[in-house]
Amino acid sequence: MIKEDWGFQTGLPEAASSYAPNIDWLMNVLHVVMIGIFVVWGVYFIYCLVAYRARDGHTGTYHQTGEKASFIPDGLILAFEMWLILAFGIPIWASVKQSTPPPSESNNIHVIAQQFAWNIHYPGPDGKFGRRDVKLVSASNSIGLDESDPASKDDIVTINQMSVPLGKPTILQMTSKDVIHDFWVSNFRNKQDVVPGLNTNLWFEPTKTGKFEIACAQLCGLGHTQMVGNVFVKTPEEFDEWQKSQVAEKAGTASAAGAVAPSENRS
Ligand SMILES: [Cu+2]
Repeated sequence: MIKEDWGFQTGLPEAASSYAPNIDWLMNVLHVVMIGIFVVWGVYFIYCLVAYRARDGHTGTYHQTGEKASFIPDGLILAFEMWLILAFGIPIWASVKQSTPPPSESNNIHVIAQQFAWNIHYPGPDGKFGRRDVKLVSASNSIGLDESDPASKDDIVTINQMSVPLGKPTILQMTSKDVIHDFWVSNFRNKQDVVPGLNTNLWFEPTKTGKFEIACAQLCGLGHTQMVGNVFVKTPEEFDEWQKSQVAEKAGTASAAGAVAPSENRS
């Protein structure tokens, strides 16, 4: 959950995705070991300053001794770093970035970033995304959804508010309308650039229900700091209910207006 107050807080934000504990573990190991190395080197440095200070009757020796022994600390640190990279760094990175869960078993969402908002496009109950066309983009149709496409009838479009179900991976396919943005949910320990003209993917499997902040992690213009949203992780039942209510609301809006208009949530 987001801490609403700006009081003193130590440590990382609450971990809320399947891969977050692995990333936290690696960060903790790095910090603890680096603090250890810093303390050992610091003590040794101070010892050398005192033991080899300039004083009467002592002169420097300018020939090398113990060349082999001097490689031992470097060798240990090299071995430790190789262990970190090969045993943890690469496998954890691969589990986040190289192994997306199968889309057929995931909740799929398209994200269209713009200065300065996250447009969120759901395929709706049919699981099919309606066609989007840049020529259809207007004040009331921020993603250019083609409402004449049968697949877009039950599509849901929200702004800055993303709902996802618990117990299932969510796959985001993202693009940008203008400049490079970066989708970041610190509780999920993930981050992915959102680039105009490209589709980039990001997946996560939430492990907790609640509200988690989406931030833009790429300085993208004057409104960058306002480019904030929320992910609402719901139980599967709550998610289905939410989806139904969104589709019903959209159908109501369309018939009331006598025209087709995508549902937009601003909250
Ligand atoms: Cu941005």
